[in-house]
Amino acid sequence: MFDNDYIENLIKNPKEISKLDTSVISEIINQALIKFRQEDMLIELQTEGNKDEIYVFGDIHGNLDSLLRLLDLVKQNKPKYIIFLGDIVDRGPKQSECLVIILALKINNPNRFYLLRGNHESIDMNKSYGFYQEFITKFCNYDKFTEIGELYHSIPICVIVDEKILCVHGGIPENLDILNEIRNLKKKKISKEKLMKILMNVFQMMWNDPKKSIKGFKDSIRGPGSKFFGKDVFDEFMNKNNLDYLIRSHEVFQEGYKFFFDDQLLSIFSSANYRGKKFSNPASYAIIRNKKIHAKILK
Ligand SMILES: [Mn+2]
Repeated sequence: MFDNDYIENLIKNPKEISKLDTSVISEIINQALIKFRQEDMLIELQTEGNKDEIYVFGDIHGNLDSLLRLLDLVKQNKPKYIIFLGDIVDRGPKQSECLVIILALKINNPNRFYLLRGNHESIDMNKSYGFYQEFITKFCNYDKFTEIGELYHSIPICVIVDEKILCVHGGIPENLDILNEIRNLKKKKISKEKLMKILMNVFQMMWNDPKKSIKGFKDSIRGPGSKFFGKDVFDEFMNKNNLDYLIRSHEVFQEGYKFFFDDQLLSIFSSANYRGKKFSNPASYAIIRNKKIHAKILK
């Protein structure tokens, strides 16, 4: 049903998305759910030689204009993989359209398009920041929103590229061994208590922010459970996990992107003019090539 022509048509006519029947929306959500359930919480991708590229996109927040321009780049430059770091919905004007397009891409091309979970892939967040209202206004169907909640819980949390580059929405959690604990998590048998501890750290991977001026972990202004992390714990995490770089999103910068911690951490954000014209950030994204990371601005 959702073949290349169908998706091309959605991308060319995103206005059609809000006219889709709730049964079609439901089908998209359920088919995407099947794809996410087949994936691990931690995904490992490999590139070959120096030709393969991976495009990494940060927060979209309902900015359809930025999303379509990024997908145009994908069409032109044909990267091997495309990774979205989450926060597709909330805040912007076209949240349902952005989510439907990204889910359709996932359904049609599950081994090329990857979506990771951001802190806004959460029903509680959607009720406070706009997506819940937008969705039920457009599709008049509360039941489908519980399906979206189920979908969120199945979305993977991070990707590791070539064993060296970690992609995640927020950052590192207090448990520096979390990657080993969530690897093949779906196949492991673990106790409820252990699972709760893992999920607390997974929450931090979606919420935490790097901060240059601190040591260790400090409570974040974002609210209970979320942390800032300093260079010392970041270095320890990277050494422990034998990683070279971390690409994350979650924070907007006026210059588009920002490097931290001896350029080992790159923070991108792919929704342009996020806070309106006064702040006017450009959309940024990252390219992974030959085990190195490159920051880009969408011109
Ligand atoms: Mn975020």
